[in-house]
Amino acid sequence: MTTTITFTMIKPGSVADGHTGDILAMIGQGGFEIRAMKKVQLSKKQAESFYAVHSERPFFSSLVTSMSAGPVVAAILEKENAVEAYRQFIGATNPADAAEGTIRKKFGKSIEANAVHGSDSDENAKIEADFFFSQLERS
Ligand code: FUP
Repeated sequence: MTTTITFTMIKPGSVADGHTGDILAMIGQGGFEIRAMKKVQLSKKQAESFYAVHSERPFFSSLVTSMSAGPVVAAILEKENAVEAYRQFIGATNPADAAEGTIRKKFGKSIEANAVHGSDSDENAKIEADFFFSQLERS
Protein backbone atom coordinates (compact mmCIF):
# COMPACT_ATOMS: atom_id res chain seq x y z
CA MET A 1 0.00 0.00 0.00
CA THR A 2 1.38 3.40 -0.96
CA THR A 3 0.74 6.12 1.56
CA THR A 4 1.28 9.85 1.17
CA ILE A 5 1.28 12.80 3.54
CA THR A 6 -0.87 15.84 4.03
CA PHE A 7 -0.47 18.80 6.35
CA THR A 8 -3.10 20.09 8.76
CA MET A 9 -3.51 22.87 11.30
CA ILE A 10 -6.18 23.08 13.96
CA LYS A 11 -6.91 26.80 13.71
CA PRO A 12 -6.60 29.26 16.63
CA GLY A 13 -10.35 29.56 17.22
CA SER A 14 -10.79 25.81 17.58
CA VAL A 15 -7.74 25.49 19.83
CA ALA A 16 -9.03 28.37 22.00
CA ASP A 17 -12.47 26.75 22.20
CA GLY A 18 -10.92 23.55 23.54
CA HIS A 19 -11.64 21.34 20.51
CA THR A 20 -8.07 20.09 19.96
CA GLY A 21 -8.63 16.73 21.67
CA ASP A 22 -11.92 16.03 19.90
CA ILE A 23 -10.47 16.94 16.50
CA LEU A 24 -7.36 14.78 17.04
CA ALA A 25 -9.62 11.91 18.08
CA MET A 26 -11.63 12.28 14.84
CA ILE A 27 -8.40 12.37 12.82
CA GLY A 28 -7.26 9.12 14.47
CA GLN A 29 -10.65 7.47 13.96
CA GLY A 30 -10.44 8.49 10.30
CA GLY A 31 -7.37 6.34 9.87
CA PHE A 32 -4.84 9.15 9.57
CA GLU A 33 -1.51 8.50 11.26
CA ILE A 34 0.22 11.45 12.93
CA ARG A 35 3.85 11.67 11.74
CA ALA A 36 4.65 15.00 13.44
CA MET A 37 2.75 17.42 15.64
CA LYS A 38 3.31 20.70 17.51
CA LYS A 39 1.41 23.57 19.14
CA VAL A 40 2.83 26.89 18.00
CA GLN A 41 1.68 30.49 17.50
CA LEU A 42 2.40 32.02 14.11
CA SER A 43 3.58 35.62 13.90
CA LYS A 44 1.69 37.85 11.46
CA LYS A 45 4.65 37.60 9.08
CA GLN A 46 4.65 33.80 9.24
CA ALA A 47 0.88 33.67 8.65
CA GLU A 48 1.31 36.02 5.65
CA SER A 49 4.01 33.76 4.30
CA PHE A 50 1.96 30.58 4.80
CA TYR A 51 -1.06 32.09 2.99
CA ALA A 52 0.99 34.10 0.43
CA VAL A 53 -0.98 32.53 -2.44
CA HIS A 54 -4.05 34.43 -1.16
CA SER A 55 -2.28 37.80 -0.72
CA GLU A 56 -4.39 39.56 -3.36
CA ARG A 57 -7.70 38.26 -2.02
CA PRO A 58 -10.01 40.63 -0.07
CA PHE A 59 -10.05 38.31 2.95
CA PHE A 60 -6.25 38.07 3.26
CA SER A 61 -5.74 40.60 6.06
CA SER A 62 -8.53 39.17 8.17
CA LEU A 63 -7.29 35.61 7.56
CA VAL A 64 -3.75 36.52 8.62
CA THR A 65 -5.03 38.27 11.76
CA SER A 66 -7.18 35.31 12.79
CA MET A 67 -4.48 32.73 12.01
CA SER A 68 -1.94 34.57 14.17
CA ALA A 69 -4.35 35.39 17.03
CA GLY A 70 -3.41 32.33 19.11
CA PRO A 71 -1.67 28.98 18.90
CA VAL A 72 -2.44 26.41 16.23
CA VAL A 73 -1.84 22.68 16.43
CA ALA A 74 0.05 21.70 13.29
CA ALA A 75 0.53 18.12 12.15
CA ILE A 76 1.74 15.93 9.31
CA LEU A 77 -0.73 13.12 8.60
CA GLU A 78 -0.15 9.94 6.63
CA LYS A 79 -2.70 7.79 4.84
CA GLU A 80 -3.35 6.28 1.45
CA ASN A 81 -4.10 9.21 -0.89
CA ALA A 82 -3.78 11.50 2.14
CA VAL A 83 -4.44 14.91 0.52
CA GLU A 84 -7.73 13.96 -1.12
CA ALA A 85 -8.79 11.69 1.74
CA TYR A 86 -8.26 14.45 4.29
CA ARG A 87 -10.06 17.10 2.23
CA GLN A 88 -13.06 14.78 2.04
CA PHE A 89 -12.74 14.14 5.75
CA ILE A 90 -12.69 17.82 6.79
CA GLY A 91 -15.46 18.94 4.39
CA ALA A 92 -16.03 22.06 2.28
CA THR A 93 -14.18 25.34 2.99
CA ASN A 94 -17.42 26.96 4.13
CA PRO A 95 -18.73 24.93 7.12
CA ALA A 96 -22.29 25.75 5.99
CA ASP A 97 -21.62 23.63 2.88
CA ALA A 98 -19.66 20.87 4.65
CA ALA A 99 -21.10 17.35 4.69
CA GLU A 100 -22.50 15.82 7.89
CA GLY A 101 -19.86 14.11 9.98
CA THR A 102 -16.95 16.22 8.72
CA ILE A 103 -14.65 18.21 11.01
CA ARG A 104 -15.67 21.55 9.51
CA LYS A 105 -19.37 20.73 9.83
CA LYS A 106 -18.89 19.83 13.47
CA PHE A 107 -16.45 22.53 14.60
CA GLY A 108 -16.38 25.26 11.93
CA LYS A 109 -18.03 28.59 12.69
CA SER A 110 -17.53 30.50 9.43
CA ILE A 111 -15.61 30.31 6.14
CA GLU A 112 -12.63 31.91 7.90
CA ALA A 113 -12.98 30.18 11.27
CA ASN A 114 -13.42 26.80 9.60
CA ALA A 115 -11.71 24.74 12.32
CA VAL A 116 -8.87 23.18 10.32
CA HIS A 117 -6.57 23.62 7.35
CA GLY A 118 -5.83 20.78 4.92
CA SER A 119 -3.32 20.84 2.04
CA ASP A 120 -4.79 21.00 -1.47
CA SER A 121 -2.08 19.06 -3.36
CA ASP A 122 0.86 16.71 -2.74
CA GLU A 123 3.20 19.54 -3.73
CA ASN A 124 1.68 21.95 -1.21
CA ALA A 125 1.58 19.25 1.47
CA LYS A 126 5.37 18.98 1.22
CA ILE A 127 5.86 22.77 1.19
CA GLU A 128 3.57 23.23 4.21
CA ALA A 129 5.08 20.31 6.15
CA ASP A 130 8.56 21.73 5.52
CA PHE A 131 7.37 25.17 6.65
CA PHE A 132 6.53 23.80 10.12
CA PHE A 133 8.71 20.75 10.72
CA SER A 134 12.39 19.81 10.58
CA GLN A 135 13.44 16.23 9.74
CA LEU A 136 14.20 15.64 13.42
CA GLU A 137 10.57 16.37 14.33
CA ARG A 138 9.14 13.67 12.05
CA SER A 139 8.78 9.95 12.51
P1 FUP B 1 -9.29 25.43 1.83
O1 FUP B 1 -8.29 24.87 0.87
O2 FUP B 1 -10.55 24.62 1.96
O3 FUP B 1 -8.69 25.78 3.19
O4 FUP B 1 -9.80 26.80 1.22
P2 FUP B 1 -9.06 28.00 0.46
O5 FUP B 1 -7.67 27.62 0.08
O6 FUP B 1 -10.00 28.45 -0.61
O7 FUP B 1 -9.02 29.13 1.57
C1 FUP B 1 -7.91 29.35 2.36
C2 FUP B 1 -8.33 30.02 3.63
O8 FUP B 1 -8.95 31.26 3.37
C3 FUP B 1 -9.32 29.19 4.42
F1 FUP B 1 -8.85 29.10 5.69
C4 FUP B 1 -10.59 29.97 4.47
C5 FUP B 1 -10.17 31.37 4.08
N1 FUP B 1 -11.17 32.03 3.24
C6 FUP B 1 -11.81 33.14 3.74
O9 FUP B 1 -11.55 33.57 4.86
N2 FUP B 1 -12.75 33.74 2.95
C7 FUP B 1 -13.06 33.27 1.70
O10 FUP B 1 -13.92 33.86 1.03
C8 FUP B 1 -12.37 32.13 1.21
C9 FUP B 1 -11.44 31.53 2.02
